[in-house]
Amino acid sequence: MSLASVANEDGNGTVNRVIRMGTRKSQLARIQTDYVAEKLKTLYPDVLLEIVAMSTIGDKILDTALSKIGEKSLFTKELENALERNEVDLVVHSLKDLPTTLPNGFTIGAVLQRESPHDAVVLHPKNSGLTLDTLPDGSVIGTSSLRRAAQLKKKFPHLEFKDIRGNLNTRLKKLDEKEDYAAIILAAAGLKRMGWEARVSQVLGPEDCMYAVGQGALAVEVRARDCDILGMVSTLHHSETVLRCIAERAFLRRLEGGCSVPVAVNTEVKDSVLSLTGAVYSLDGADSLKEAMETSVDSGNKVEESADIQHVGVTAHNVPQCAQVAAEKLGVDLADLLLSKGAMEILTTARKLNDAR
Ligand code: DPM
Repeated sequence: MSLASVANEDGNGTVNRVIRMGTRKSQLARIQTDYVAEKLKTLYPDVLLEIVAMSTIGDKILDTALSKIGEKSLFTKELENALERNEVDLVVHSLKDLPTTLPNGFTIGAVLQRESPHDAVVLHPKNSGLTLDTLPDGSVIGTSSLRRAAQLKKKFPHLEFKDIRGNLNTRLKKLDEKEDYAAIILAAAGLKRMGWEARVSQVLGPEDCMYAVGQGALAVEVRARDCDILGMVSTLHHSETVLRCIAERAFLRRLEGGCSVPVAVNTEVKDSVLSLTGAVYSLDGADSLKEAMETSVDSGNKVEESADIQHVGVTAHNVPQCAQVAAEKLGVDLADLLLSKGAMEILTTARKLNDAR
């Protein structure tokens, strides 16, 4: 697309529009924003990019478990305020940190190709060579994710689970420099982006631990009405990731889950069939419901009106609308199936117990 519409000409025919990118100050957020900046620079060499780093509530409250703060837009509010005030034009997030319902006026204008969505085990150096299975009885595993703890408690009853907070650097430090944790669980994607792949001793497949909705994918949030920026970032969309994440987010939204409920998913696209496995857990993992469904996302090369429609907060004109509709329906249908089997009771109890912790 041409950026002439958004660019100011400086008289010499040089495009000098400045695009401001908002980001949190953590090293991971900076790396993710730089990654998107590189992509944009390649696609639009004439655009000037400026990165604006901000602290968010989530960064300031470092001593409380995420799941206990109870603020859904923990890491996003300040950045959205800046977007609204036109102080920045776009914000790069981990998709899994974005609520399934965005505040009015905002949309996810790009979902980039997913990294590994799986969780990974990082061992204290003294435990090198061991796995969750072979760690000694009573070994303490650090995670503040109710989703990870619930699944792993059930699967590995000989282990104990304790909260751990802070950004990735802090957590690695807490692991290595003390004896409090035998291992910690983190998203493989974050570890890879930080350049810490070598610390991954075990990647957890769906039989051990299904991942969080949107995990491993980067999202670009923009003002919903800013057509120029929306058009520009939409070229970053990765169709398969968009469809998987729409299904996952629709599932979570229907269950009325935020970032602090034990809900997990697994998705796949194969031969134009999108499959979604979804589960809900009690805090100790003893109670759970898990089901799977699939749908065709074959658009049959139909050319469609690029309707101005959001699907669970995502605007993707360049991904077939019928496929997006099917993906969203898949998530809703799977959630309804789990709800008919008692998912709300499990989640309500989990929420109450977590609040009382
Ligand atoms: C959300 C959760 C966590 C983050 C809950 C969950 C992990 C919290 C914790 C919604 N956001 O996963 O069940 O371990 O205490 C977060 C990480 C990334 C994005 C770090 C991580 C990087 C991976 C990505 C925190 N948000 O999960 O290890 O981009 O998907």
